[in-house]
Amino acid sequence: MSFSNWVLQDQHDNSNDSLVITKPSLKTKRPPLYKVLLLNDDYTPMEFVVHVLERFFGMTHDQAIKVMLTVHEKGVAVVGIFSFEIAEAKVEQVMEYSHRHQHPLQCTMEKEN
Ligand code: TYC
Repeated sequence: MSFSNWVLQDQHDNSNDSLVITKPSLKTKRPPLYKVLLLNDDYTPMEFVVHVLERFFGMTHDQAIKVMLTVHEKGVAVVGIFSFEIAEAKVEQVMEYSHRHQHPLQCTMEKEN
């Protein structure tokens, strides 16, 4: 937990005033993060998946090839971790782009613990 989440609070005791550091309040809790997952299928061309990873997830060509092969071999991989709004937008962009190019590529999101 970063120090910026902590608050300084006055504490009064009988003898003298003192300043103590308290646990962060609920108001300063960081928002939850969401994993964006890419799923394997038998039809989407490997080059298209590599292109999607470069275009929407800012991966280099080499990174994208490695991640695509992980999905191909394991069935699924996390391709990014974002706030709810950004994760939702990434999923929507990938789904719309794949559908527009007539590929069945599936992308989903899942809350991080
Ligand atoms: N399995 C696909 C093929 O052999 C390639 C592929 C990789 C598809 C990753 C989807 O998320 C995926 N053409």
